[in-house]
Order: sequence, then structure tokens, then C-alpha cells
Amino acid sequence: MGESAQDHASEVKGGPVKANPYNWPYNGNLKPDNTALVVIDMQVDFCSPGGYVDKMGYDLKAMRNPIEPIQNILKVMRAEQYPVFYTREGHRPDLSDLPPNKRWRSQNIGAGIGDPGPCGRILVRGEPGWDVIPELAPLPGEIIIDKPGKGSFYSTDLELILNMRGVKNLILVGVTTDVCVHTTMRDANDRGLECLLVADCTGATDIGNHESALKMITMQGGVFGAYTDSKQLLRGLKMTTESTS
Ligand code: C5J
Repeated sequence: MGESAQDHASEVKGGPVKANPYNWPYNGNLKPDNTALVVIDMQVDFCSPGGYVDKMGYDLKAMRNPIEPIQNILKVMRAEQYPVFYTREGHRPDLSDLPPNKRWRSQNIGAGIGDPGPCGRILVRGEPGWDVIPELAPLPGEIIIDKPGKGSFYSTDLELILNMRGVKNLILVGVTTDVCVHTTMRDANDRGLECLLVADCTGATDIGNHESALKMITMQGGVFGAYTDSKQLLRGLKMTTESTS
């Protein structure tokens, strides 16, 4: 989060996490029983050599920079009993859930979904490339949502499970900022969920797109929610814990 964003955030109303364009969550109600962390698509295919993003020729650094800050957040949120969800983008081995245009476009850029590669068949469920990277491996009992699309709600039971658990607030991390993270944030926002994107825990294949994706969130008073960084989130979580213990 830039200087000006922090300056602005400190002047506005809202919850314990300093964020842009308002302090999050809007109603100050941040608790382990109403707030979940969603780790989006931190898979070998997105973050590791030989995977989908690497085959497309994009720089993996932006995909790997979020790993350490996500680890820091996981450590604290798990210790405080916040629920953690993971998503994985991928398709059935027979590709029956892969739209032909999605396949065609990926083949066009040299990373055909379903084609064999160094990490197995690209973005296919059950292949080594489809799994979450070992640095961020889910713990037993943490829910993994397998999704065929960019958004985490389309063709999944994520909404049902969030409702069953009474989750009202989502903290979003993972890749890529401008595609799966943003689509999920927008879809969650339309469902009335209060969303926070953690900027240094996300990354895009293009830095301009990453920055634009952050800026888009801040329009119209926080059209999709708010964004912060991991330092501010950890500070807000600590304040919350101290005020309730
Ligand atoms: C993309 C994603 N970029 N996880 N997927 O194709 O953002």
C-alpha cells in the first residue's frame, strides 16, 4: 500500500485493518467465526518452473513474491482459528469441463490446457502442476475448492460452505491479482460478502495490471471492497485479538 493510500486510510471510518479506500471491515466486525482467508490458485502451474504461467513466458517472480507474506498470514490466522480456504483452477482429465475457446487461446500462447508439460498435463486435476505449491500446503481439514473457471464461485460449492459457516468477510490472497483474485472478489462482493485483498500477497503476470486491479477496488468508495498489505492486516488482526482477550 502506498504512502498516500495509508494517509487516506487513516482518515476514514471502518474496522481495525488500515486499508484503502476505507478501514476494513466496514462494520468493524472482524472475528474468526465470521471471517475467512481464501488462498487462490497458488498452484505449481502458476508459481513454478515448467508450469502454465512459465510456459506462457511470463516472469514467475511476481507469482512467487506473495509466498512469504502469505505464509506469515497463514501462521497468524491459523493460530487464531480463522477458517482457511484454498482454490485450485483445473479441469477434468477428459477436458469435458474445458470450454473450447479457453483451450484454443491457451494453445495459441504455447501453454495448451490439457497438453503434456514438465509438470504433467497443464491445469488438469490430479496432475503435479495442479496441486498447491508445497510452501503453502493446506492443512488437514482446510477446505479446497476445485474450480474450472477464473472465479471461485462459478460451478463450485464455495458459497454454500461459506453460508453454512456464517462467513461474512473474505480476505483474499493468491494469483493472479487481475484474473482469478479479482473475479472472485467481484463475485463475492455481489453476494454481499465484505472483501479485503492483500496486495503483497497477490501477483499478476503484468505489474501494470496488478496496479490497475488495486486501483479499481478503490473507486466509488470501495466498489468491490478494500485493499491493504500484509503488515497492516497482521496489525489489525493483533488489535482484534487483544481487544477480545
Ligand atoms: C489465470 C488465475 N490467470 N488463477 N488464472 O488464468 O488467475
